[in-house]
Amino acid sequence: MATTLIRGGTVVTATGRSLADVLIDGETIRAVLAPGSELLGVDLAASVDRVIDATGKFVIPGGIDAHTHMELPFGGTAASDTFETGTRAAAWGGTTTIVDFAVQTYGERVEDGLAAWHEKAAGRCAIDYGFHQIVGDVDEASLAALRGLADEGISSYKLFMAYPGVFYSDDAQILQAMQVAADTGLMTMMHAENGPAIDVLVRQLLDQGKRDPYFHGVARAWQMEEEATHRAIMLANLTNAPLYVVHVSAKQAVAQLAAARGAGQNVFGETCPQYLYLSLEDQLGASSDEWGAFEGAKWVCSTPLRSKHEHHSDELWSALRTNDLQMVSTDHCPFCMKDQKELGRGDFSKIPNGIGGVEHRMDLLYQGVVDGQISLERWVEITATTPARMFGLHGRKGVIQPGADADIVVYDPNGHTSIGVGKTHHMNINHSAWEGFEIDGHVDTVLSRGRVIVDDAQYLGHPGDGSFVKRGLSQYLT
Ligand code: DUC
Ligand code: ZN
Ligand code: ZN
Repeated sequence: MATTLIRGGTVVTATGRSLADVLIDGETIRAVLAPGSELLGVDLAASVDRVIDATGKFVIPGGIDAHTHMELPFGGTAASDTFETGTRAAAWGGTTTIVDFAVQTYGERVEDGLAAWHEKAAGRCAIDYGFHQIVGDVDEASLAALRGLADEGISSYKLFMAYPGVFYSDDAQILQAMQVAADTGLMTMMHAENGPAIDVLVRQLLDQGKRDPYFHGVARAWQMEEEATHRAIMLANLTNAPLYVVHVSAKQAVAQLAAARGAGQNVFGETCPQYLYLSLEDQLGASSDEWGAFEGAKWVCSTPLRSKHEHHSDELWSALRTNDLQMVSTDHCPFCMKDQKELGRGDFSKIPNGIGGVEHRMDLLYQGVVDGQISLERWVEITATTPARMFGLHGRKGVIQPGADADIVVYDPNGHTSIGVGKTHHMNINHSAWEGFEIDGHVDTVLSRGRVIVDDAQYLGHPGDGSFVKRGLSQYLT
């Protein structure tokens, strides 16, 4: 087994930073040593197979993106990143584990949906991966399947309060699923938007001739997110099931989570970079020579980008500081404009929902450190350490400590990253929702279980390097 020493860097964890060397033995971190330590020999550097010089750089746990949708079928098409292209892009951006969503569609058995996802991913991933299970059809059979999920290494499942006729669960279905979750310890992940009410608003807007992407954000009003978040919290409270609300974008939904957490409930929330940086007016309302007002389709996702005049993003950053929101995932779900987003030209409700971002999460959140929004330690916590704890990977992923997988990123705070097509862009999509973003930092070297897969602007990995990781129950519950 090859040995590697990462020498001279500042190791940053969720709880602090220190100058330290990291010794890797095969796939695992063996030791974190004070610089110049002779504990394991006088000249450790001479006795290892490889030395990585991290002088002046941060040495951090590889990112964990706990919310991706590779190849997700949606709106008559499918997300454009495969497990091969999407995990490679993730690796370029310093993410070394994804947790993707296996899908059970209406009329399908949960077991078959899960098997199909294993089939898509096996042998193709650049980095390790796990699955949550989307349950799109809650009935007796799927409730029974939920009971066996944790044994498959899948300790969380997602329900949708939105998308009637596609993934939607009503309150009776949610209640029953949560009862099973309370029994089994599964984490319920919730897409919290009032889908039936939104569909009425959509129809009314279309009837008034309001058909551009901008109106996607108008129809999916913050009240729809706040109400559904509150309802989900109440159902979780009643059933005593832990609840994790995905892609929180409205400050009013954050307030609901904060109140429930303040009252001692096991309720958690993630937000996504798009809600921290982008807005209804500047993105959904964008216009270009090529696409006219349809340009905004690039940023159609749900929950939607919100009005900058309502200051949601300030509240989201604040909640990340106070731990009212615990982590940041991408909801990576890319669709090209041509032939995909285009399906909704003239009818915003037919635009496939999703933004690609798996490659840029670590950089975009690091910019939050540079801008003074979060501390360096909090950056590591919300992008790696908490995702691991939240979803049953603690000890193995998300930390730099002996015994953990050697998933490590050497990050250069003096480097620079220009995001955009033709610049830093490896996702399988021909536009970037992040075009023009400039980051005051750079992912230099990425190790996945001890193997260097990105170094010095070169990709050194292969499809199939990554393995399926079985996850335990959440280690974040109080
Ligand atoms: N939201 C998105 O934007 N895309 C995929 C599914 C979802 O809930
Ligand atoms: Zn969702
Ligand atoms: Zn999603």
